Amino acid sequence: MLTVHHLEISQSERIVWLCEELQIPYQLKVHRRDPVTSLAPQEYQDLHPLGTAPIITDGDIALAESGAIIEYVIRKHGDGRLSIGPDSADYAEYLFWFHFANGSLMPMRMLDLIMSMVGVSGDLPALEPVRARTGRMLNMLDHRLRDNQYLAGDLFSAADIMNFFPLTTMNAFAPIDLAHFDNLQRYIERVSARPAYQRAVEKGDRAQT
Ligand SMILES: N[C@@H](CCC(=O)N[C@@H](CS)C(=O)NCC(=O)O)C(=O)O
Repeated sequence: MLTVHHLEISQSERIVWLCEELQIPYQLKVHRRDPVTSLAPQEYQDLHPLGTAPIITDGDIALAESGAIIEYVIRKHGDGRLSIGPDSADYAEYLFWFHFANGSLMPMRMLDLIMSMVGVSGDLPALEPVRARTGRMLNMLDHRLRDNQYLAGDLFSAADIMNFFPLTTMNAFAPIDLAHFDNLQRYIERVSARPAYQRAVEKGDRAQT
């Protein structure tokens, strides 16, 4: 049985959401963060040597890393749905945005988080290149969503699932200012309203509070 180990308010929401979109059978185990450190509790870390959320188990397999898990679930349990293959004109865009999420956007968001944790002001002159890169990424996203419903094009895909956490839930740890990015804001509203997303939030986080 595919089991999704969800750490509360974390990137593992992606996998709960994916399973809800695919409407596949899965078991959900919700783990609370350590009350002192806010990190994954020991029982979560014991599931996989990496110890970070998300983690899935499937028979003898334990797998970590959002991107790897999403590919695994889509191919092994989802008949390839929500991925876009090389026969589609949107293939390159799909690959780019899928990998952009953890390859470029998440590192920038983690930097925001670490700076706020150690009390470093984002206005420091030395951080100008970081601010410029952040601005470029948000502009790219906003521009892409001006003429496209979803990141890969007309179809909702795993590329959207990958990017949603750093644009939304991560605000709980490091707020992001999207005031000047109207297309991005409309996209977030549109995608948040998806029934599968609402179910995932309900089962993963809301039901625990
Ligand atoms: N690149 C990894 C990052 C995983 C990650 O850092 N997850 C965070 C939650 S958002 C985590 O496990 N934090 C708790 C901890 O480090 O103990 C992925 O996408 O799976």
